[in-house]
Amino acid sequence: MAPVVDYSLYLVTDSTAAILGQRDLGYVVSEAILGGVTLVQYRDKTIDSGAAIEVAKKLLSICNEHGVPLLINDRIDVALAIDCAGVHIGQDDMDVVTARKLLGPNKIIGVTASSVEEADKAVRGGADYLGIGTIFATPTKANTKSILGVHGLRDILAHLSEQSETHHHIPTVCIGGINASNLQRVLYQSFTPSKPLDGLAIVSAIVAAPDVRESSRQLRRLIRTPPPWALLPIPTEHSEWSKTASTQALLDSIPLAIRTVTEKKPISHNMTNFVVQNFAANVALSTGASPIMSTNGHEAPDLAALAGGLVINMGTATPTSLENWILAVTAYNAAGAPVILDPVGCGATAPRRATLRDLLAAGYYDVIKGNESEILTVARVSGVAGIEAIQQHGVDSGASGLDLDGKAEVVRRLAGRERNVVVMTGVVDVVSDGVRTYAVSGGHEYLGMITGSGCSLGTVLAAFLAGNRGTGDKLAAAVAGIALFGVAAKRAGGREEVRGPGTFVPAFLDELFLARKDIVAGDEVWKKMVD
Ligand code: 3NM
Ligand code: MG
Repeated sequence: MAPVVDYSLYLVTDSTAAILGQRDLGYVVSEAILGGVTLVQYRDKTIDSGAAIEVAKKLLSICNEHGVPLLINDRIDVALAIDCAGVHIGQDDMDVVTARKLLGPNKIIGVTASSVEEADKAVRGGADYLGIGTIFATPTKANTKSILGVHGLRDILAHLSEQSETHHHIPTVCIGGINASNLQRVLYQSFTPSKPLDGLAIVSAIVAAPDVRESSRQLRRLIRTPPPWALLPIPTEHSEWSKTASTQALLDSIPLAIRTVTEKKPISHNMTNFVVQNFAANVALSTGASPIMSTNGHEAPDLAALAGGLVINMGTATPTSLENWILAVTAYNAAGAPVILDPVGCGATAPRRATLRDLLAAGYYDVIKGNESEILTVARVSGVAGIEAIQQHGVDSGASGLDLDGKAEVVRRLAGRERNVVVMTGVVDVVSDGVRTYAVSGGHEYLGMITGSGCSLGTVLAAFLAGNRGTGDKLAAAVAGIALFGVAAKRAGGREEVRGPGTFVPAFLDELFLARKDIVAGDEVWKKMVD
């Protein structure tokens, strides 16, 4: 039997000038171990055997001193020569069965897997652990075969959890572009209750760090702490918390959620399209929030520190929009402040689909809000299985083919996959956190005849999630924002002086202001809207 190993923070070395620079590899490895690295792999794709054995011997003595196992990438001969803990082999290296014959049963053999097929094959061949990658594109390894994203990682983990005992128990790490800014999200979004990741394999975020020990320490701390935006134990179908949170409690929390926004006046930071800026800012004010319309991503760290919420609206994307959005989502994620993604028209053109893909890879979105076709596009890009089957099921129910049950199913599955809250807007809005799913009615047909109504719901959601961060229930905060929006539209549309979309706009702003006051004062009209 190979020894039991702590895979949690796995350093893979790199001796190139671009990553190691002029530093001594032995020094970097010892600093990394002092910072908390639990396992080391010596990886050098170009060195000659003699020199490799010299370096490996030196690393082995450093690792032995600290009781940390050393593996060698690819080079079975080097591992045998120095008698270290084992090897890591890729798909283009020696196969695992032959490697096992050479190394015997007591050495660790790790195998790279980029698909469920490769994972199955490695498990059957007797691998001791799997290195799943490439998660994110990385300059460290230019010739990577497939970029899996967190979704691809999750698919492989889910597959393993459904297979034999051996599959189920094999330790897994992931690799490729993992660093301090994304590791918590990778752990959070890839989390599969019956098959959590055992560790993260990292090259440049350790080896190329200015202070190797401090960076390792920081990575280790981040691995052990829930991400700042995970307010409560993550809702899963298995958690007690989600079973006990009742609809009644959620409904009862709506007036308080609305009042809290009024009292706190949270910032609603809009990176939104120019068509709706003015209207969205007015909606924010009428809702009780403070709007900031800024598309400059460099401002985001300062704004995120003000405990507001951000909405990224893909409406009028320019070539520089994406980099600003990525700066902003990174800053808000780091601060634990909520981010709403409004993927306007994301399925319309190839550039928009590419942008959506990049945004999903770049950060965590507490809420994704869109209309039916937008949410279907996000679900497809996110790799939610079975979307076509759900759509076919509901063919007779409108243009895009989803009846209410079908919508609820798509929204629930997407939220479960992204581990966030998803809102699908329509005549009835459907909202879910992957466990609890609600339909919220209300609204008015004039909402569909003015510009910016959908976009300004994103504005409201940013304010409601920011204002209600203290409660830890993002779904309840989202439902409260949607309910206020719907009540205000309904009341506005019913006003005597409102004769069409033009007169509806000012009435709607009035009613956001007035309905908010009435609900806080005890008006319970919203109660009939949530189901
Ligand atoms: N293997 P960094 S990606 C060594 O996908 C390696 O199998 C990969 O480097 C795989 O942490 C990779 O600097 C490089 O992104 C990871
Ligand atoms: Mg290899």
